[in-house]
Amino acid sequence: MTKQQRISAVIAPVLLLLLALVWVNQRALMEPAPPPAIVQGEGFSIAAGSALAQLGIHPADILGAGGLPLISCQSLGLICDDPETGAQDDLTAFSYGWDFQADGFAQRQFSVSGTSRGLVNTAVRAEAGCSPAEPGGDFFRSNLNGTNAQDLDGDGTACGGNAGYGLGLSEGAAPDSVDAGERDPCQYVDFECDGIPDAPVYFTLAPGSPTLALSEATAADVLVTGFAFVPSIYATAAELGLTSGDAIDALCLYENGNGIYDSDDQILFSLTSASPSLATLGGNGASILAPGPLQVVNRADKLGLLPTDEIDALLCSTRTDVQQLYLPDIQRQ
Ligand SMILES: [Ca+2]
Ligand SMILES: [Ca+2]
Ligand SMILES: [Ca+2]
Ligand SMILES: [Ca+2]
Repeated sequence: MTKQQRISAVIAPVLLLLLALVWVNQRALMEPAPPPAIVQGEGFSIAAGSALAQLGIHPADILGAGGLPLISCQSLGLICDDPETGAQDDLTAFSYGWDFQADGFAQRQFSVSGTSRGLVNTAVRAEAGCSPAEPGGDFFRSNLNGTNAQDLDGDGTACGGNAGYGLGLSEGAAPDSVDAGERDPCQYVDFECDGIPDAPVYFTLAPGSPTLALSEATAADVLVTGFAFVPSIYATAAELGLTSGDAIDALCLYENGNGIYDSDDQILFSLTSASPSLATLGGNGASILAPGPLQVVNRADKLGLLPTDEIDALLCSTRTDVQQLYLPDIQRQ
């Protein structure tokens, strides 16, 4: 081996190592920053007929960003699909029983139907003004002050002044519609984060869902499922002050821990706009209601919405003075 060959033998591995380090470093620089915790920490369901449903995602799955199933319909213990009739379960609301915490989020976080328009100068109105209108795959927040802002956008493409982080959903001609929402199940009910719930999940189903017939329930009953539960009724329509034909489409719930619906538990919900009880209450599909006796607790305009709008997913936090100081504006950089 010549002197030159010996020098090369020593230098070549060092050069290769340096090149590898530069490559790794550049890769790290090219990797996009991970989305903020609120994006990773949102659980939701899609409406039947959404673009993702055509791809086999079930309308009763609990999904995370990108439409990834976090808890599948089967893992919720539901029938999911009736092989004889073709009827599908459709999750329309769910809660882990831990709503109303002082967790730094806005008092109300919600999703609306694709035809909702919102009051002027709100984030919902901005989405409604996009072409085509696309408020249905988004999450908005309100502190019950007559307006709303966008937390998360279906596809993350800025529109009408909104620039919320994307959930990885489709918007536009063949959209995904969000019809239920909660936080990340791994933080509340799926402690091993293996897709199998270890604690109860409270939920409602759309009329015609096969699990409703099995549980002798309706779309106005709140059901419970999960660890040590088969799907069963947690709070009956009658206990909630609801009547035949009502359908819950958004739910916040705090369970005091005994697993029975009683006086220490707290429930807020929204009904579908066609629900008969709304007429007698003077409410609408964007009203937030409380049971016992049934009453409107947040009117549509408190949330920056119109009476003709439809709230179809709801998360509730309790706001304290401390939290008011650092409520984050969820914006893309
Ligand atoms: Ca659904
Ligand atoms: Ca949108
Ligand atoms: Ca209870
Ligand atoms: Ca509603």
